[in-house]
Amino acid sequence: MESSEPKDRSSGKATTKAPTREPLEPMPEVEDAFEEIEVDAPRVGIIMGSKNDKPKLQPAGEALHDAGIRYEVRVMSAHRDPEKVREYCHAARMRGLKVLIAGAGMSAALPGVAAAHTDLPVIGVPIMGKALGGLDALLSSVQMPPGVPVACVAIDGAKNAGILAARIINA
Ligand code: AIR
Repeated sequence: MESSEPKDRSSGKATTKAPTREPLEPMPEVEDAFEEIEVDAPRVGIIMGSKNDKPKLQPAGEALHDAGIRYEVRVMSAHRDPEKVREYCHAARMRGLKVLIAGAGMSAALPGVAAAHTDLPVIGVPIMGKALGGLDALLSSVQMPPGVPVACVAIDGAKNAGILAARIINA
């Protein structure tokens, strides 16, 4: 019995006809929604190891605000919430973030761990703790192994982290 499928003349094999598509209708509501996402999406993620670091990271947010760059703030410790840090950093680029600022005190693993989980630029802010004058956090942030870069600012240097993030975005 003859198949009713259309056949390629040269090979005799059955061919599949491409379905005819209706021209796409304009969808203003959907386009508006995308526009809004694009406009409102933060460009910089400021993350920190403890809610107690917030006052020290605030100048980064102020510098970004002055530069007209949207940012978000999240608390996540590389030691206390390693899964949260991993998930956040993995999703960062997809969510539209361009730079991460990571501040932590003591044995500050956060900047390095963030840089291990994203290829976005990471700026580390070592926070001065009660002991060692912040040298512990500075060395933990700055002494990164080759292949996992962290741009580290001064101890408690959050303002420069914000300015640097703005410069990276506007480069
Ligand atoms: N920290 C939190 N998890 C890992 C580290 N290194 C840091 C915080 C904070 C300090 O430890 O970034 O600067 C003390 O945290 P807390 O919550 O006890 O005040």
